[in-house]
Amino acid sequence: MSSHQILQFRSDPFVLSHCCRHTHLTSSLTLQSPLKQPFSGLRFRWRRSNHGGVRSSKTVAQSNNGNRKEEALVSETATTTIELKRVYPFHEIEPKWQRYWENNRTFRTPDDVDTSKPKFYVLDMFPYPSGAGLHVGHPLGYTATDILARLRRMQGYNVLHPMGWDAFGLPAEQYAIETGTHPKTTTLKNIDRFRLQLKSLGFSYDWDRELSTTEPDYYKWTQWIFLQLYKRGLAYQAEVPVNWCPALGTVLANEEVVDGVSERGGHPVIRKPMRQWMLKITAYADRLLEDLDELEWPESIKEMQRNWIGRSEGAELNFSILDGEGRETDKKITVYTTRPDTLFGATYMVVAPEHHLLSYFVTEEQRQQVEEYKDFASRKSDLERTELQKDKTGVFTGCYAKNPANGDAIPIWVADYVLASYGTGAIMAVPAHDTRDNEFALKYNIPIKWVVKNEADSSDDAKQVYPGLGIIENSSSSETGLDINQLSSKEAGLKVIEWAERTGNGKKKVNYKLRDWLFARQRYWGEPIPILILDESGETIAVSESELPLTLPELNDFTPTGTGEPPLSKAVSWVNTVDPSTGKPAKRETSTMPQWAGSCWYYLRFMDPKNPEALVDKEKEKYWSPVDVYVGGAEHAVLHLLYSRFWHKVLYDIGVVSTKEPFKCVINQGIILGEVQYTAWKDQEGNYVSADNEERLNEHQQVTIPEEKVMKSGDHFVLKEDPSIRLIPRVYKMSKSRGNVVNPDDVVLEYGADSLRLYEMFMGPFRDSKTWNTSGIEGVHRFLARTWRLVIGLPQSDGSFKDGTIVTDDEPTLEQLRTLHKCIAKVTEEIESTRFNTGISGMMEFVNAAYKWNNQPRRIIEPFVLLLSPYAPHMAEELWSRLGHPNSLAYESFPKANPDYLKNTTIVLPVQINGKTRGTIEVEEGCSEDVAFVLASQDEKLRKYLDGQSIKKRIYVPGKILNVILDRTNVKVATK
Ligand code: ANZ
Repeated sequence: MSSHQILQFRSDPFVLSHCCRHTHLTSSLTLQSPLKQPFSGLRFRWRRSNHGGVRSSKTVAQSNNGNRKEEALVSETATTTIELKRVYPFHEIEPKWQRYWENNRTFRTPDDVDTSKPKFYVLDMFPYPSGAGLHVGHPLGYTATDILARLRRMQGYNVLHPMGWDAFGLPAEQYAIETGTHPKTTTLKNIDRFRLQLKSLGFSYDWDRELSTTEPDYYKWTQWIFLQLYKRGLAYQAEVPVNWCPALGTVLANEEVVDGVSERGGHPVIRKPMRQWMLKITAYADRLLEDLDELEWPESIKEMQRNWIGRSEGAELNFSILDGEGRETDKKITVYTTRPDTLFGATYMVVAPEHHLLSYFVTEEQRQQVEEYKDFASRKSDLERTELQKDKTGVFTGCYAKNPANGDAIPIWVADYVLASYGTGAIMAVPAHDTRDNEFALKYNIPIKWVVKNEADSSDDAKQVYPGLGIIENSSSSETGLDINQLSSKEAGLKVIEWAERTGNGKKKVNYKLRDWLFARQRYWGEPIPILILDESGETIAVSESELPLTLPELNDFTPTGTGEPPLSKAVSWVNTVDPSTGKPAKRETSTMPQWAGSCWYYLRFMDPKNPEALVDKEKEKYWSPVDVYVGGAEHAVLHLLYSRFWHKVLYDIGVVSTKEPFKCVINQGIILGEVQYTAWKDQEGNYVSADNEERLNEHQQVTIPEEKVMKSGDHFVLKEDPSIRLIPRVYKMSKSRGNVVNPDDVVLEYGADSLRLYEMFMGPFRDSKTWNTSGIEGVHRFLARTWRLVIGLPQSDGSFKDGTIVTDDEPTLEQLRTLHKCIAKVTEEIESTRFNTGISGMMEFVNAAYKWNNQPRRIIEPFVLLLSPYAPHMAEELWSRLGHPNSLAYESFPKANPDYLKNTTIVLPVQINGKTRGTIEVEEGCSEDVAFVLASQDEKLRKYLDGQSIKKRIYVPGKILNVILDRTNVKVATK
């Protein structure tokens, strides 16, 4: 840090309420704060501010508490105003308690917990330890789970709250290719950084249970699960298309392909069939669908999973291929349709370019064109062929098939809007009733035949495509005897299926959009697949369980082989081996598992992380399963959650786990967006152009305006210096390229971890997206500082705080008890309903009320400190210890609200002025004299007696009367 950097403190308004907020201070780190906080050994971040100027201010901080009356005078030099951020010593408290928790292993969940107690397993989606470190999105979810964990611990639950690393993956491998650094080295370094960052936020993880998916002790069991899948026929090999980049000589993951070219280098990528390991998740499709109903998950995720599984009911129907003379051959094309009722309207067929029969029936005249089309289609992803497709394309194969319902010869086309991977890879096209077929038929002049009548539409010229259900027409054939006219779509569909099954023309069929899971990557940095391939026969053999873990061999060269062979094939002595049972030469599988593998089951290992004998001990699993609350980003709504549910169900079937589902309740935290950015426009002369002038804005230059130059005017934002210039506020995702990324380390350094935790919880409802706003942190930071002073008192003249507290052993008043118990009820309820933001509001109300009291009784303050502890654990521990408790508060009983104090009891209090009743006010029963007096002086009727008067004395009988005696000697006489 350069010594020319500029220093800026920000104050708490309680101490420096009228102080100018910004200043220039060209000073070095030896500067002292006006309140002489002890700063030794601290790193500071000083910021240049935009304002300077000569100011001086005097700030008076007063309370009704006689022993805390204090006047703080802050003088400023001609060029300086210093604002103090460190209004309480979080920089000392936070590392102190983090050390304490670590040394005492405070949050360790013992192996032998008392299982008669209830359990609470609260889990974060564990992070990928990227090189960039934590971003402020991470602590959002982590703080929420930490609050829940801390609450439940104090409520007497055994809590499991672990953390680990999902650490296999591409970035470390790419870095290895670029720099030669082994992915393991990079991964360990990143993990160390993440761990340090998480510890600096005071999360109550049981670090003794930390795990990484990249450790052989862990992936031994990932491999073990693979073997169980393999033994049950749920892992198999198949030819599937992969993203092959000839120029890079490697297979790419979907995320490495952007618009048909490689993300690195922009080289063309084609889809090429390769032999791959697949997992048969489709065998579990029905159970994955049905069991969703019992889960306490957001309805939106459940719906996404249902759509992903995509169950549809229909029929498979067989169409015979005709030869050149129009005669039926023995080859049939089977189609999948959800609308068998439209069979008579099928005027052509389409097969996917990859259809296995295509080369058999394509005519010689059409072969060249079809081959070119297949090549053209191989460059597109499934998404480009379906959702993103604007214009349908296809080629006639020259061949015809027989519509089984009426014997019509219909042309067979090849078109890429039909996917090889869905249904049978072939369709009967019904252009009158399917929009895609309609577009295609219109483009290629194929006949359209209407067979479903829209009951709601009586007009006859309904020659539009009608995809809905209705009454069937034009659908009978004397040749086949099938007649479905006048039936409803539903009845007709059933009749067609029944007819097809009877005549051998097809059968009922349930289909799923869900595909089997491509479970191999041509990568180094992943779990080796524990399979041998015999040289002689090509037969695959499972590595014996006793040989696990099959560790990754060391490799120095991570560059692609150029042939599509995975980098592991370079580890020749590892690859070439023998089958131990027969002694026959064999090769090891060189593909590795995809990154999803390790995250499929990590929640189980946390229950028993060191067990060398089993994936998880049965008794431990029975106690801790399922995860009670699982928090993470909505981006994992489908794949991760579906894959782990699948593995869990397999493990359930083989008796490893005792529950059908792994995660009882899933919560998605919202995204944190970057700070609002204000855009203004300038014309060529450099003058601002107001954003009202929308049409011409493009012609002007955009400029970003700093927040301090912006003000709100009505619903709009305008320039402070010229309010006629309207600005546009915009919010962006945090991204490096935009430069709006907030680093949690910086926030911790400036405001402390408790402030960051509190701010992230206070930003808004936990599940909503929210925008970052640094002044919001200052708000919660001030609240914490106020809380600190409420218990500890004001700083001494040298800026330091006394060791003890100002808490008294007085009996609390009814009002104090009521305020406390309302706060207990509110905070408990809000945390339990994951409304963390309103829980904080409850505590703020308490602190505001407590500031009006004359004393801070221990019986009130101690429970409040416990309430605060899940949110701001460092400060709470420090206060607790200063209140005289030698041990951590982590296992103290969480306060319980006493319903007697929760009743809302207001009374009508008569108010006398000089002994004469002049009106009444409504007050809380047991309200203090000060509050009653303030309410009286704000009362419409009473104000006229009190305004501008000197008060001699007040006589207050709580619950009975307030009598205000005016000072007669000092009566101000109105002069005309
Ligand atoms: C005839 C028909 C008539 C269809 C009609 C729809 C409406 P879901 O509901 O998503 O399962 N289809 C079948 N296999 C396909 C493939 N591999 N690629 C593209 N489309 C395919 O969709 C099933 C419907 O999608 C099927 O029903 C089929 O078109 C088409 F008025 O058959 B239908």
